Amino acid sequence: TILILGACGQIGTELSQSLREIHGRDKVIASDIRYGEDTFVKEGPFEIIDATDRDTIVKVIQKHNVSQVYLMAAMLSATAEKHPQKAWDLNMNSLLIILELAKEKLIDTIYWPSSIAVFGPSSPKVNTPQDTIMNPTTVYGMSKLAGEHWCNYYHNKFGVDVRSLRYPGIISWKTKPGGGTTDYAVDIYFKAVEEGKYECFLEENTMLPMMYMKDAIDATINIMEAKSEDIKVRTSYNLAAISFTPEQITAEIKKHIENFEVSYKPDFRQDIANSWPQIIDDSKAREDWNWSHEFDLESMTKEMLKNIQSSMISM
Ligand code: VAH
Repeated sequence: TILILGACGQIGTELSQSLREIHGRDKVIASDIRYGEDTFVKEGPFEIIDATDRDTIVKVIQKHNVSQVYLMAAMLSATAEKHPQKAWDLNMNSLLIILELAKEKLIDTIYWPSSIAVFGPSSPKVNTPQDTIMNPTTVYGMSKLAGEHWCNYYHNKFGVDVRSLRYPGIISWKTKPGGGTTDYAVDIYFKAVEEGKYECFLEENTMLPMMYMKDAIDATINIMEAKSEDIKVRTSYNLAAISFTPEQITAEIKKHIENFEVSYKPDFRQDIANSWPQIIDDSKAREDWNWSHEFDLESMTKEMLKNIQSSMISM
């Protein structure tokens, strides 16, 4: 059985649904610190779990005979800057609990997401390599970089099968993300449909690595289905799809909503974005477990606008 911690989050929500489609509803235990509003929670087994509460995690693992854990609970970059200690506690202690459970053989396999936030201002901005200088300047990035080394340590020292991907900004319409710097690229689609105008919290020429949710889910399932010996990187794999600026995504949206207006009012999240790469080199993932993305800016924009418009009509 699979247990997903943080199942009500932006990625956790769609990951739970996809894993239930593949493995069957009752083979995937969704969990989060509180019930999400999504109906999917009622579509299958759900447990209330605080990802830093080891005793409850162990109880649920034994109750449902869990063998795989997807640890999707975390505090993202913007929120983490407002609550540094809480972010460190949640992002690190949840991982250390799960790694230890795998070492103790209570579970077999772990999926743990890292992020392009592990790179910092001194990392190369274009074609950022798998291995390079990494001096993150955000609490979130520091916690993800430290987490990568813990994963590598538990794999090399204790043979723990933990797998990880450095997600870029993820764009989706089913669940609103919480507290990310890349989330302007989600908000902008909703505001274009709902109001025809958007005030962007990043400068128009801020290029960031991004990916449509379906590609992120496919990559996650791919790496978890790969043979362990094919996973050569046990810190975390670079993963990339598209890179664009607010100006470019606005131009793409205007092809569908021509009088859409965007204004720019950068806030504290501009500093976070400026510390991150612009274009990621993910050739290692493509070599080791034949990763490839499907959506580009044009096809993602069509998908996002179509689904937001139809979900509004059904409201
Ligand atoms: C964030 N969406 O903005 C997350 C992600 C690379 C960005 O880590 O914090």
